Amino acid sequence: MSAAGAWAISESCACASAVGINGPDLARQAQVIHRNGPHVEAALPVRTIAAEPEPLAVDIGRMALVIIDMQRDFLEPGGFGAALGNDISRLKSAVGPCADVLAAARRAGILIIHTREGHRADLTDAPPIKVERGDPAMRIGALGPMGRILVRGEPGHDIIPELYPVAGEPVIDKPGKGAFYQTDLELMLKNRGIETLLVCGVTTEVCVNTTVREANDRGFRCVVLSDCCASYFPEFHDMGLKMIKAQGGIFGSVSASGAAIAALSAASS
Ligand code: C5J
Repeated sequence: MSAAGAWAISESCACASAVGINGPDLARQAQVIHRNGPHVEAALPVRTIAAEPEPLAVDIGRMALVIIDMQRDFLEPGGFGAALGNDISRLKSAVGPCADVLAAARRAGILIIHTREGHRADLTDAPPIKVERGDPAMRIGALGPMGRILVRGEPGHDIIPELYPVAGEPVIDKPGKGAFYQTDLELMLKNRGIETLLVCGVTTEVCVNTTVREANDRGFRCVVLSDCCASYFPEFHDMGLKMIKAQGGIFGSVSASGAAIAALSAASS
């Protein structure tokens, strides 16, 4: 039996002693005792999340919500997304489901991390090949209606009001598409004992996909919530999700907000 299988049974038994504990499971049990005290039976928040290619048994206490780049620069008129000629209205569909998952994650008390793509004001952390793309008047660093495009501290760089972080929710400022590249995200996740990431955000095929690939290579299991992600190109959104879950979940799983909220709600009740 796999570790995940053993812990799925523990959900229905609600008792660690009923689980056939093998070596790795024993190690996990010891970690749970260390984190939550001696009451092992009460410290098994394992829930099954409906997902593709298959349902997943997830230890909610080791799960984090990661919301990628829900910034004004990508979702509002006058930002980076619009400057590239994209139809920004296509990203709006992800906002409501993301807000619902965010609320459920806050109720459950899991780690919530927000990311923002952007650069220092002097653009020293922006590769020239990235800055030099597109119309010079609308490039990274150019002055737009929401301040300098994709520059930290500018209004457009900030997270949209609907999903604004609250105190205690780390915000990762990333210079690249992947949230692990040149950031302390991996350190934070490891320090908190996180093993599963619920992933939301934009755009599906760029920063979400890149981050999920990076996470997979670092040993984190990713569950991407399809309705909480969006792309300027619907076909890229669909294909981006298919790439993740193909071949037995080659670098992650795909689920949806309803399934994640059900698991989080069960864990918080
Ligand atoms: C892009 C992102 N698309 N957050 N960034 O440039 O996906």
